[in-house]
Amino acid sequence: MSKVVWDMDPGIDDALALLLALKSPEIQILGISTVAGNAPVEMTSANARRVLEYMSVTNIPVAMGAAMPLNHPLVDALNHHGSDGLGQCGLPPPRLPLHPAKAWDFIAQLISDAPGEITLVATGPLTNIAYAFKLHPELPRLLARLVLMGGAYGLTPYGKENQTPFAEFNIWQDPEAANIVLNSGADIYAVGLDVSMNPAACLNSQHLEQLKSGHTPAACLAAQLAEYVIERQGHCELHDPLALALLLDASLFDFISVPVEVVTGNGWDRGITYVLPSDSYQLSTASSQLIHVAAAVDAPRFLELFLSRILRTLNNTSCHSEPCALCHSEREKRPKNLAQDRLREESRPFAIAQGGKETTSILEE
Ligand SMILES: [Ca+2]
Repeated sequence: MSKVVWDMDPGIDDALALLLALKSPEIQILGISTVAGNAPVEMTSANARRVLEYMSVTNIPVAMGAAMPLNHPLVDALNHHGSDGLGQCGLPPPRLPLHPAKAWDFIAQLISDAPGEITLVATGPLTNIAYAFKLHPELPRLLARLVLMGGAYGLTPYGKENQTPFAEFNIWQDPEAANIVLNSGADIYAVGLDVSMNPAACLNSQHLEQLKSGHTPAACLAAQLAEYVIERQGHCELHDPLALALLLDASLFDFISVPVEVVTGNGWDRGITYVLPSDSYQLSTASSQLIHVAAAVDAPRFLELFLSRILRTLNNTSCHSEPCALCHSEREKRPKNLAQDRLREESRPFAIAQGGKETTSILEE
């Protein structure tokens, strides 16, 4: 089982990744922190909790982090994710309160409580992680590993761009943070556009029909989220679910271990992730360690994994009994409480994070 601390910016594909994780007993989410990226941080913080509450998961704490990248104003992606960041899916506002700690202290507490056991997953800009590593320099050595979605490494025809003609969104958004994290000494696995923009690893309209025919709450929401994107661009990339899938089946990927240089600043080349010669990291001032970069994915096996997890029914759990605002067709009529009880049975027990005390941060905005 992977013990996971997850920094995210939901975001449609973050939400799809979270659904995948919640349907995967191999993953134990100890806590979620949120960062500005696809949407402002107040919205990403709400969206993480909206998805958790929809899935009847109420014991994963969510802590809010940075509202801005380290050196740049936020440029959100609501034009892609919809005005609510989740494809205008209709989920109600969250009721659960935020965890009181700042994201970087929250992350540090969870990692320090289980040294060597935690996989830190980052599916947004790396601002919170950079703050955490700066304020708590012991953290990279205490991690089992860091898995991040970010970068475009030119390793496949797809590894080029989605924010500028040269750079991937998460790294472009906060290249200074990425530079700190990629040189932190943590054992880092990077899943970037080289694999996530592979058309064979995207959801298409046929996959959408499969999701629509599903009878699980996860399928219902996943269909809603994917449809928003597919209606607009014909397919739905699964950037963040791919990173999460690494925790479920690492054999889906081929990795190369290379030094990576991130272009900081605000020039035309902002956010480019250069792969350097593999023997150069000991000489380079720009990159001091090797990063495991995904160079290929077994796309059919990944999609099979994603769809089967989202669609599978545990303990005969079915979708909502009432006509569900998220469902595309009326589901079977069942007493609401029964359906909710079964949904709770499906949700496996999650560890509850230690109540981290908020600490005064020199980095607070
Ligand atoms: Ca994301």
